[in-house]
Amino acid sequence: MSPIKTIKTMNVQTVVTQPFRDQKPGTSGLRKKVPVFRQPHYLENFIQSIFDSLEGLTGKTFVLGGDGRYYNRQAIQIILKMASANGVGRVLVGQAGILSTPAASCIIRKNQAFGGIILSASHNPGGPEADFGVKYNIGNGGPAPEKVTSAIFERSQVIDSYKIIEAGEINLDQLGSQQLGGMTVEVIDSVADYTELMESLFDFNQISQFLKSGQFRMCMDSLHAVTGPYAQAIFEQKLGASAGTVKNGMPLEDFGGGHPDPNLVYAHDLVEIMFGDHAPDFGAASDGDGDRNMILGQNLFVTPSDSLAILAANANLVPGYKNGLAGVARSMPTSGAVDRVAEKIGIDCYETPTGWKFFGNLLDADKATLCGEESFGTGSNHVREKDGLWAVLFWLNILAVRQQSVEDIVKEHWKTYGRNYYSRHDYEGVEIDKANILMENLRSLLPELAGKEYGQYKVKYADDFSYTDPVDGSVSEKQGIRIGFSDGDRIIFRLSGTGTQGATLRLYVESYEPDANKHKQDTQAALSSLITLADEIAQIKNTIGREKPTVIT
Ligand code: VG1
Ligand code: CO
Repeated sequence: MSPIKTIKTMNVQTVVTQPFRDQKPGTSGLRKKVPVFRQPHYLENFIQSIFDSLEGLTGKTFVLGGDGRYYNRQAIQIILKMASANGVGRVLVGQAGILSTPAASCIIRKNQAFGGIILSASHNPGGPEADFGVKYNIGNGGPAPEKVTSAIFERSQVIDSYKIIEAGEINLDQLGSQQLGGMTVEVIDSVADYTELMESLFDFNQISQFLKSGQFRMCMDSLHAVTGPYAQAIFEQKLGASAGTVKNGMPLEDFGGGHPDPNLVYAHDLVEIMFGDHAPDFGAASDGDGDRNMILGQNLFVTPSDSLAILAANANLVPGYKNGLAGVARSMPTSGAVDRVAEKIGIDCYETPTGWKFFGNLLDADKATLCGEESFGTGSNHVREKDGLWAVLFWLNILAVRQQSVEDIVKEHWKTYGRNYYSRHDYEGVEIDKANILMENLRSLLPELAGKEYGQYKVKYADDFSYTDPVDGSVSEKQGIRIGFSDGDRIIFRLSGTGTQGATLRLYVESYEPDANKHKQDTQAALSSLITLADEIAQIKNTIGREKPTVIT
């Protein structure tokens, strides 16, 4: 008997449905609470809206996987049955339904798939009452651009039926091919292709020698999220880091009850280790779906904006980038640290709206090689997503070559380029109406702000960021309010597009200090007068009724 279950004809059902009004994808896919996704027809409507917005999917290959959070497996079974009913030819699914976001991007590219569906709400908590999410990625491996997400949303607003086959469940744990109606499901190793790609970019021999030398200790906290199996395979098995280097390496449906968000607040166990006695030399963490990273040295937090700049400045030390960078790109709120590196090496630096989807065209057109966001996202043209473990490997490669501490590397960088003091203040769970009033008030202030003086600060420009894509000319408006001062300092206000409850107001504050003698200041202290000014201009406390931010990074 053949081990492959073949069912030739299968009943395709057309299920009558009605639109849900709230299926507009945000910064990175559609994110809602699990109970919302589990309402009858909710997930199905959104998936059918994706399929309906794609032309020519019949017989094509798709990639499917998620970060292992609660509802991942059930959603995969539903999506597979719908893909089959919609005429998809083949779906590559990560074993146990697991694919990190960068691994999914890698697999889409490697197999020249038509696209992929990634199930994740990234750094948002998981569990029966927590968050779930669906992202659609296009054939370049990257997040669907706005014209695709808008088409999906428009379709979701008029949808009246979806297609699904009647069938049993696919075994997601067993590697190999299974048949689902006319479609082939291939359950693939979640880690192998990604590991191979990392080996092609970094000097694994040198990193391995360094990790085994006994001179260097690292700690990787996977926060019970998707990078656990990847980090164990790469750091411990391939590179020979000591057992236990990877902490919280078992993906759990609720991430152990934590926020799988690699920042100083939510990755507190790692922070305690790295700021405690006998701290390792290097610490890192990643988020729910593996696309974010946090980098720490002994008693030192490297801001994501600085990390991007340092990777760019040291890229010539890493095999995959030794031939130089075509350019760099950063999101608008990300600090200008990388701009200074680009200027020095003589390459272009692009400023995009928040969200990885805006980097896709620049990477495809070879205008940028490295990209980054202040929100712990860094990546390159190796895939079309930000990539947490890639960033960790990049740092390890630099450390192995330079044989210096993280602190020395960061301080030398500041000495050469100056230091961009930078911080983000998040006000989470704010009443939506109040957050909107704050932004509207700010918008109406904009025309009169330019030229205005506030003590030592003179406003140079004040606008609502608008971006024209240099490749396809598409325009994205209202991407964040920015107020720049004549000395180069900036404050920026945005509302988050990834939350599932209330609104999150983000305030970004940046101040450049060229003088190395003034680089020892605490970040919040260095930025305190700008933070006070931000409140004065935006009336944050008065408008949203909050005394202080929920999270400061
Ligand atoms: C946040 C970050 C943004 C990032 C996005 C998705 O968006 O600020 O930089 O691209 O999350 O990352 P927002 O709209 O909430 O500010 V992930 O790792 O959550 O997919
Ligand atoms: Co993420």
